[in-house]
Amino acid sequence: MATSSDGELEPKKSICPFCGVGCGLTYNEDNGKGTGWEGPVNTRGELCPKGAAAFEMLDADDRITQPMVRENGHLVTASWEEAMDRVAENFGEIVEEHGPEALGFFASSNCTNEENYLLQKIARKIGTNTIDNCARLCHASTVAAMGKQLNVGAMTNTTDDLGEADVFLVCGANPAEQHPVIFNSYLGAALRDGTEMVHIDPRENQTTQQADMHVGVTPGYDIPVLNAMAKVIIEEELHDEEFVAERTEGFEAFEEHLADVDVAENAELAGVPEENIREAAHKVAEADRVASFTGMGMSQHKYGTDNVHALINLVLLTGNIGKPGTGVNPLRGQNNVQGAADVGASPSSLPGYQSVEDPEVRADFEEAWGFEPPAEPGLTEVEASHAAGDEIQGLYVFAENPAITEPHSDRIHEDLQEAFLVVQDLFMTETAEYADVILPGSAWAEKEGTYTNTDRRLQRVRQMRSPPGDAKSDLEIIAEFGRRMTDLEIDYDGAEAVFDELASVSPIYAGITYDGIGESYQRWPFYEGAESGVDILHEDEFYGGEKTAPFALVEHIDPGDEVEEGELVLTTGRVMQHFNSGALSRRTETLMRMRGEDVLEMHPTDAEERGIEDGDWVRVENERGEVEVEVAVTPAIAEGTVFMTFHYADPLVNRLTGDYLDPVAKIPEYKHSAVSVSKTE
Ligand SMILES: Nc1nc2c(c(=O)[nH]1)N[C@H]1C(S)=C(S)[C@@H](COP(=O)(O)OP(=O)(O)OC[C@H]3O[C@@H](n4cnc5c(=O)[nH]c(N)nc54)[C@H](O)[C@@H]3O)O[C@H]1N2
Ligand SMILES: Nc1nc2c(c(=O)[nH]1)N[C@H]1C(S)=C(S)[C@@H](COP(=O)(O)OP(=O)(O)OC[C@H]3O[C@@H](n4cnc5c(=O)[nH]c(N)nc54)[C@H](O)[C@@H]3O)O[C@H]1N2
Ligand code: SF4
Ligand SMILES: [Mo]
Repeated sequence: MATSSDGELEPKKSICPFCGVGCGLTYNEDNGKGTGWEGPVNTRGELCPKGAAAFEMLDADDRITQPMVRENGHLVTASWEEAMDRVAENFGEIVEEHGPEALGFFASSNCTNEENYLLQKIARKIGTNTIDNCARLCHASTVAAMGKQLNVGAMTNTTDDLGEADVFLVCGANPAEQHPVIFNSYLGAALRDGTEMVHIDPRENQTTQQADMHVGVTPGYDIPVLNAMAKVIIEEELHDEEFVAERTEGFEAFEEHLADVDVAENAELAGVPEENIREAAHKVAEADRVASFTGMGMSQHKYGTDNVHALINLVLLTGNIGKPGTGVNPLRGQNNVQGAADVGASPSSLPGYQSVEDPEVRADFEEAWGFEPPAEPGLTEVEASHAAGDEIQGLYVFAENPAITEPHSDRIHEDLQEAFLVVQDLFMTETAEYADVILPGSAWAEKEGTYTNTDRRLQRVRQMRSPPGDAKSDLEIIAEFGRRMTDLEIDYDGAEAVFDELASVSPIYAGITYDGIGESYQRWPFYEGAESGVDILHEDEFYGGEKTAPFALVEHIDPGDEVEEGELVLTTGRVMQHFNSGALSRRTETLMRMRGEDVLEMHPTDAEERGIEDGDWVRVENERGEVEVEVAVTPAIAEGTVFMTFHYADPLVNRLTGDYLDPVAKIPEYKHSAVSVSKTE
């Protein structure tokens, strides 16, 4: 048994708590730091600086070690008994007065499959499907588009085979900084070996530096580029005729849909040279194998789902799927964002991507669980926040930090005060400050369970020490919540027992066992009777058994914000040294030393026009809010576009972003906001 609340750590082979790469990570007793073990992904034990510093936050000054409840407007410490009573009483009253749909649950892509599975089961037993996770803010549109055309929204290929590509087509993703170990160890090796890379991105970043070709698209204008590439390919008859005939549907309609596309016009609209588009089209069409990658630059738009459809069309047109070194590859965000959705922390699907709307599925779950899950899909994350005070009266936020990460922060901060708010977290986060009850949970090194990484591999995270003070295992907290709120029998003997139940209700996990994962991994889909999980999807037929996949007819629609004369387009994102809301990385001294504060990246021409110099402080504002920030003048950002991260509480960039939601996936448009920038006095 791992020890002590005095913080001593027992080294065990665990998995990094940051990104979806899923590097093997353990504790080095000699120097007190994180160190890689030769894991399934980081086979040489390599880590990025975040992984290496992952132990530092465990004992941060504001680590919450006792439950807290709000008394007369102030948060005060309480016993577990008092805190859980408070939750059960208030949630109980809400259910009685307004019905179970008045409760909303944010599950967590930072936490284990078992924790997420149990929370969604409890929410459904209480009687609501309003349970979501931050995939909604992230790859929801990717998952929707891939689901529609390919039947499943996960990476089609694996890190091990991607290197066989002749061309990497990277759209709106920056893997050199956001997925550094995959980039350096897998993609980088291929690039050094002759694979070419086309990078479609408004910002020159570390990925662009290694690209053969940069298409510097204006944020929100990817469809003009991708549709024009398809047009060039069809016009010059460069498409894969055999694949199109045998494995796709609707080619004629697609060709007709593109009839009006004028490559030069589209290029101008997207702010890129026409030649650039033609050259990119040739590279993609003439290569034997192309692996495509899609990231937040594509997904986080008002029409993010359409963006991804446009990319999948190119993949189908050139027959680049179902083989090593090809496919549609969304590199997933958090350590367990793939898993959170796989296990049903979603308003529309039950574990294993089984639809809540399908009566047969619900009947199966009724047999397994002893109750029928509700049929009506629940609210998505931003919808649920905005419904606070109306349809939603109680919110349970498990390991998310919406006060920093949801768009249009001023509105979200009001929302968070409108509901009875329960926060289960590690630290006094910006969201926890609004809580009515805080339940102190366990960090990655203090728990057992499984995470599912970006290429569908389940790996085990191991307990190396006990949670500090009165903090408890997250799984135990959720179980206790479930016992208070429902008559479910919740008497699992640890994570493995929860996993066994999860596997028994998810056909895609049928062959996976906790022991089978061991110190290695198992990949889904792993069907009953199979010897292992499926590595490359869609080989002879598409997932689910379809022989063909359809083209999708999409065209450009303007982003939500209109950009007025004199305004700039703000696009937001990440840097290598920090992680999401910064809840973990801002509590990590090593990372704060590497990048202590945010800057606004601005093109020299835009700076000069406004009399701004490198290092000046500026006010960035629009109708939603304003922030003050230091400027970094750099030609790496496209003219007319400015860039900031969302890793800091101040400046809080989401005060500026809009809550336009993609009509299909309900993802917000983090990547395009109109702003004015002026020098502060
Ligand atoms: N270091 C680090 N790593 C992380 C994270 C982190 O916070 N820090 N977060 C994790 C998470 S949750 C996620 S989801 C992933 C995300 O990983 P990525 O998908 O790489 O995410 P971003 O850096 O937000 O955006 C990618 C790129 O999109 C570009 N972009 C912006 N607007 C547009 C546009 O309209 N079109 C195109 N084509 N490109 C555009 C940006 O310039 C940026 O280079 O990273 C994960 N890994
Ligand atoms: N402007 C802008 N905003 C964005 C984005 C963008 O590109 N631009 N990207 C969006 C994307 S892709 C994402 S994924 C979201 C992320 O949005 P969030 O999920 O809200 O962000 P995180 O910082 O990952 O929040 C994780 C929270 O969980 C807590 N935590 C971590 N591990 C544990 C644990 O083991 N147990 C418990 N109990 N708590 C834990 C942390 O302290 C933290 O408060 O942000 C979105 N917001
Ligand atoms: S690449 Fe991702 S999983 Fe690997 S060490 Fe860095 S943050 Fe952790
Ligand atoms: Mo994400």
